[in-house]
Amino acid sequence: MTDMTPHVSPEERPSPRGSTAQLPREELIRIHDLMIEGRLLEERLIRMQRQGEAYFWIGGPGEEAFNTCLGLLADKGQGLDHDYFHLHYRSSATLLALGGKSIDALRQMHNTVTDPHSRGRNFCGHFSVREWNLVPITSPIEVQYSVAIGTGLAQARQGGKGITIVQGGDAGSAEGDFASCLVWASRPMQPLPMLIIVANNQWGISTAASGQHGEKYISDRGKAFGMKTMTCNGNDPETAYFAIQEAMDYVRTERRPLVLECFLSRLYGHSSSSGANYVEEEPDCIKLIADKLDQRGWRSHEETKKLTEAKEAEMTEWYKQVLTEPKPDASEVHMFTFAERNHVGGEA
Ligand SMILES: Cc1ncc(C[n+]2csc(CCOP(=O)(O)OP(=O)(O)O)c2C)c(N)n1
Repeated sequence: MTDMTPHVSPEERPSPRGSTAQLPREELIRIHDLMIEGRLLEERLIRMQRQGEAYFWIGGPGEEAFNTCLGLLADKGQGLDHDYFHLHYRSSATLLALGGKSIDALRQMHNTVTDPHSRGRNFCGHFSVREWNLVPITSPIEVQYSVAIGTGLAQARQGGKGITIVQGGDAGSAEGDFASCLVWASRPMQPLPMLIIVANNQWGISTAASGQHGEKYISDRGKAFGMKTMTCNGNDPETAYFAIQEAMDYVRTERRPLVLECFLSRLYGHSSSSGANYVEEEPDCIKLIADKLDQRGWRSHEETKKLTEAKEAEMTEWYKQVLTEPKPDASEVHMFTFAERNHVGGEA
């Protein structure tokens, strides 16, 4: 029988380094706005799968607090002087915080040819934005940790302020790619400017972390390689914001790697394959931040409700629009098999 006890109990989860530190009102409001849109997007995607408008859903409800802050704090741009993103399939809130559009995520979900991430060929949450150094998100888990070594190496050689950000789940850290990442990032002859993030939701599909991890914190593994490590409560945007900021500043200026483990929730289970039903027992970052804003007198629950309704109406318009858009033609099936060949507007 599966042991349902969380590996790191709620009492033991890192709290809130800087839990007393507050963000300015405008910044927290901006984060809240993005988190609401991120949640409404994911809930819409879940409904689309249930309605037969998409084959499969996987995504990031429960990761909005941490992922929004990650996107807002990063240096977006193209090339080695900016940050590289090697994210995972729960990173929709990071994409929105970077400036991505919900309608494009809806397009990928419905596999329309207008999907700018994969032209309707990949499934939801598998983003890719060349202009922002956001490399394609993969379905095989943890691959991103070995791919990220490449941009980390290039940035170490070039110098400057650009860093490589890589993020994946707790269960995936058992894969060799994660170990390779720790080895390569910490070589004394050439340490890499990599922010190595583990988003720990305590589950790997239906396998509880408590039965799998002999180590207390996954981030502790970085210590064996002489790396700085940190843990944070990923369900609270203020805590997450300050932790990410501290970690990024270190990697950016010291040009050395850091492992940051954030504890967050998996609010709709693993994917549509596990039912995608809301999990009442887990902390919900959207509710927590709404309470905080209300208590501070910065945004009442009534205002949050109105805003959520307005954003949901907007999401519905985007959704309706996407349903009218064309699917890829079968003649395109061989496009993009090789890089730079036959891409839209490219040479034949
Ligand atoms: C290499 C590989 N092995 C197995 C799978 C099947 N698989 C998909 S998600 C998943 C669990 C991942 O758990 P975790 O890394 O904790 O991330 P989470 O989904 O919880 O965010 C597994 C085993 C896969 N996609 N790729």
